[in-house]
Amino acid sequence: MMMKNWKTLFAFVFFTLSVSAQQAPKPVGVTPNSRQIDWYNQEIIAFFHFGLNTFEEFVNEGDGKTTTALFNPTALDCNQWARTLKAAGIPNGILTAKHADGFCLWPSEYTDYCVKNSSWKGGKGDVVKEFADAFNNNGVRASVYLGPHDRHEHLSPLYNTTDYRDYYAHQLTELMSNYGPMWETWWDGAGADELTTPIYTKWAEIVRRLQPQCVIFGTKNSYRFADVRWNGNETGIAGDPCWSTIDSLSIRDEWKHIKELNEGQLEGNAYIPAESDVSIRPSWFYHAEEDNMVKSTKELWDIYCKSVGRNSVLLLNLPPDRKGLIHPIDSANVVGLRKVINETFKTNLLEGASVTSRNPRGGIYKASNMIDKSSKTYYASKDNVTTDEITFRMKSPKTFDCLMIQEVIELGHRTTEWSVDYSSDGKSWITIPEATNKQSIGHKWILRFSPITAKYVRLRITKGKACPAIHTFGVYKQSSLVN
Ligand code: IPT
Repeated sequence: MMMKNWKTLFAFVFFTLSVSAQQAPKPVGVTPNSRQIDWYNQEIIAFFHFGLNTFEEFVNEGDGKTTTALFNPTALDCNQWARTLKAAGIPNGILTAKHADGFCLWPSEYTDYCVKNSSWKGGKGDVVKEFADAFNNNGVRASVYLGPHDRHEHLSPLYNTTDYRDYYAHQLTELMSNYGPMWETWWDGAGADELTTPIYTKWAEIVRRLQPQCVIFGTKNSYRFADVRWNGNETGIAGDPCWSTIDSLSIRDEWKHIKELNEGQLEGNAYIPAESDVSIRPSWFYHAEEDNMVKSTKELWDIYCKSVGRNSVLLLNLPPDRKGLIHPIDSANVVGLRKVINETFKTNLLEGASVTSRNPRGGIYKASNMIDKSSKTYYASKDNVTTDEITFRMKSPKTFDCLMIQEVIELGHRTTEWSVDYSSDGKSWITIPEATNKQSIGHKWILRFSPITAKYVRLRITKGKACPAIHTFGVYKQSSLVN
């Protein structure tokens, strides 16, 4: 009897110890909310700058005086936009429902400066509705940009910010109520200096109440509500490093803090990751004279690696033309980008390698989880260490020119310095120059380099804020389309 109790006790203690050894690492610092995790997983979002500017020569920021009659797409087909995104593997698109000129693409009750008074469809059309319906029918997410700065409203001698706050609130309510789910809204900082935090407080309340899943892109006085920040440029290139965290209150004056916006701040008090916006053409709006200046698939791949591959999300503008269609060159180049991404990351050359690590946590947090294809499993080191060394031995030497690593973002920025080495015998190691003392990882980090042939690869984590938690690690050969 006694013996049995001892056995039970022993089994219990053993069980408790082994389970606690397997507990998930505790999060460190500020961590993402569910909107942000979902936003990261989209990787690329499309931007559609479309409006009166499309119908003007060389105009990208109209003055608000242009006649509404000018808006007249001859063959608008938002299904074509949605099909282009599907073919390019882009799950979400943001339409400029109202850009800085103030012209509204939907028949707003609160203004005449909108499609109601355009030549298009005799004033009976609604671009936002066509867009949202087409996107929902095609299984693509619809999102809206409602420009905070409005030059048309400013033309009124009676303009004041309180009235404007309410005008914008009414319009935001229309967009957030009448067109189905909205996944992101964009508070462009351009021209928006007069808009104070109390004004944004009213607007944020509308978004959060009507569309709780909607990500807010915030700037300047709206950082308090921002899920995502501007990356500090319009070239689509995030910083190196690029932390998801930032000191949100110190960055109100953007022009003094471009570096912080671009790189984030490791010790920042707010989790507001960087969104990298860029146009596939020199301009934000379509102009036929730029048809031969569309970024090539190769240029887009470079931008992808420096945005998505730098812990950011790429917001890629594909401006519809005067017909109301995405131009075939833009479409071909962005579909080409998807092909390059798929081809490059199809095969992780470390698959099937034997993996060992110096500081394993044990249990389900196996080192081989880094090279499985599951989105759920990850490798974690034991608590109380912040460094580790993970070695991959492949069955035979492989040639690669690219690597990709992902941290478990739900657990915060943990690793803050890492390098990657290779070896032919597992004894003498060479560090990849481009992969020496890298800093942030976050959702995804991609590095490219001259081809290397090796049998062993080693990930060396040399600094961190908590034990490493690595979701994916792989080496790849870039698609021949970009090499
Ligand atoms: C710039 C804004 O100042 C910034 O807040 C953000 O909205 C950004 O645009 C988006 O691209 S203004 C631009 C002319 C750099």
